[in-house]
Amino acid sequence: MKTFRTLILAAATLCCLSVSADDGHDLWFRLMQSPYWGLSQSDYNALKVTSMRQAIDDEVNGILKHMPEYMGKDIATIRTNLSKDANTGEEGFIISNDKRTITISASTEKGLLYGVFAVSRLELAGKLPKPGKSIVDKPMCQYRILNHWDNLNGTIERGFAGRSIFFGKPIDDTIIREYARANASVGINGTVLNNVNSSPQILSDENIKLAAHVADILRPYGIKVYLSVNFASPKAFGGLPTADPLDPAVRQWWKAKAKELYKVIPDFGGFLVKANSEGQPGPGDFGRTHAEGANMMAEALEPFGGIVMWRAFVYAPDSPDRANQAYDEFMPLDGQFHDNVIVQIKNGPIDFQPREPVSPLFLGMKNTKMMPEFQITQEYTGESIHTCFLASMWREFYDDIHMVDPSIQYPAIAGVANIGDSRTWCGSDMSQVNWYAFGRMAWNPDIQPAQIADEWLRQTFTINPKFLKPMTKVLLQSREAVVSYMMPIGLHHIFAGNHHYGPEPWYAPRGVRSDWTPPYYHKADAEGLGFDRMATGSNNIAQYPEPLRTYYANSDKYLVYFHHAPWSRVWPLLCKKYDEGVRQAEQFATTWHSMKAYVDAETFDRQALRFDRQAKDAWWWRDACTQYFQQFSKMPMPKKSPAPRYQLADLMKYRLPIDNYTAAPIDQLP
Ligand code: GCV
Repeated sequence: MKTFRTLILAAATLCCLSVSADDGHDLWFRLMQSPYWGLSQSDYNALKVTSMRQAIDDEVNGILKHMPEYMGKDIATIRTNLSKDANTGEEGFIISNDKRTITISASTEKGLLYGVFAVSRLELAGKLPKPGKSIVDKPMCQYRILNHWDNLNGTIERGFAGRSIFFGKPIDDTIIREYARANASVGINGTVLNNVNSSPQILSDENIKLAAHVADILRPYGIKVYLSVNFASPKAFGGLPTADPLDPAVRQWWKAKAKELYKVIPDFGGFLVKANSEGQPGPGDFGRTHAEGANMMAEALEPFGGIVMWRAFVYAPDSPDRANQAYDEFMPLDGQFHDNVIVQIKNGPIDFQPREPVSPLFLGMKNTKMMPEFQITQEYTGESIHTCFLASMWREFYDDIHMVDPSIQYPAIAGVANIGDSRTWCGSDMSQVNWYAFGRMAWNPDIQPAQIADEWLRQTFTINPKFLKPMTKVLLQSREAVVSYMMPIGLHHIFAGNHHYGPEPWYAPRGVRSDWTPPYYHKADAEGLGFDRMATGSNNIAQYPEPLRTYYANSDKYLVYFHHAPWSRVWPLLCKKYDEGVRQAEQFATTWHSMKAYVDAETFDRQALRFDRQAKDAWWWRDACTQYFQQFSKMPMPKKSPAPRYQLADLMKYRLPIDNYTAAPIDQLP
């Protein structure tokens, strides 16, 4: 109660304290301040955190230094207590409050580190244990890993926040240290430095040295380095005549490579592999299975405790239903993977769409370790321009999985990072929330989006309720709004051909793989709209167990994902949703414009530009899709629908000048 009162009283002051120019670089430490602030730039850059103990002490001192500003008299001091008796496992911690002395106890230093970050998070949320009480917390998942899609030349595939912080220019140790600290603060404990479309050169001496240097900076923060490797490396890089996983020389080559890696990175995490997918080499090139390929690498890493994360993102050109394929290919291999292989599966069977059902593999394979892959970078949800709080999407994933079996948990989880060398790290202030949310949800998959939104907003901007309440609402509504104005009622993959930012449901040039064109997915014709994945069609629905099968088959959210539904049913729903999405996006912009008093001018302007653009893009999506589908439905727009802002003919001529490696220009609209 006292904490709550203090917070409320402090709110007015804080509102003013937080209003100073801010370039967004301090992430969710903006309010609770960094232990290192106050150092001169050169001292700050020269700072080395060389042990976990130092990292812990620095954080404790940081809280103590800044606490009086924010916490009144709630805490007298903070103690850390490293003791095996804490019984908190490898990474858990206990926070107890004894007469205003906060004690963080853990069996390991890593637990203490996570505990310290939890103290500032809890205090700002007014949730530190009351005197005489304690809180116990530990992660539900062992490997919580970021996947960077960074190329060796410094570009980032589907990166919307500048260039790589690892490759393409000399490493900035300060940036890597800040990155490590940010990750540790939300419990992320691993990172894959390079793109899954991996160059064999990642295993060169120079790049191994680079990885070792990064690992040294990350280690005090409990973060391991992993690498994406190219399956053909023994041949493409190692000079062998083949990369066949059953060839003894190839097996030996991987073993030697692993040994070399562990010599310089003793806690190296392991390999991530994209094989036989979108042109990448794999065991299939030699008539071998995914299990044979993965197990060969697993054998090389096993003596050192490393793991292989083997991706299940596979789909052949011209397959009758792309959604069926990973299941068809991997189910027969269930039980054949070694113990240190984890099959990494995208949350949905298609590809990180604004909404899609869960991948049926998660519920099919019973004897294989699996890990979900989420996409933090917003390839399909508005890049770093649109606010789309992905915790809602990931919550939906777990809720659907738990509908079948509430006890399902995963040993690992991956998130495709949205981080680059932009000053805001993520290309915008609001995109940072998805990095934060990934960490929090990886730690605790049961956490609710509302809690994450509230925590993040408090730590990032202000604890003033006049800001928190409306902005929490914006975050919580944002993902559904994006679905509504981009791809409602089960539409999927109707993006533009040369990028995944805007709409092009018509895109289908001759010679392009049919499953890379929207008509393959929406199948609009005179009768109706949607992909028949029921027994009358591809029967993809049969890959789902009950009760999910019945739920998906009957939910309007997935109407045209599973059914080719008649226009009489689809058209009113479709128009209603597009209109709803536009209204919501406009409301987000209006809300942000009324937040001017609570954030600094720089942050306000940066984000205002983006919310305004999001609202305009919502119109672009709505006008393109409704007018395009109307050519098939031949039905009038509902009476209440506003007139279009854009004409279909103009939109069909418009091309955004971007590709896989560049972000949408914020100032260009059709
Ligand atoms: C790294 C999608 C993206 C590709 C990405 C691929 C993958 O197809 O558009 O850029 O490649 O997924 O996840 O491997």
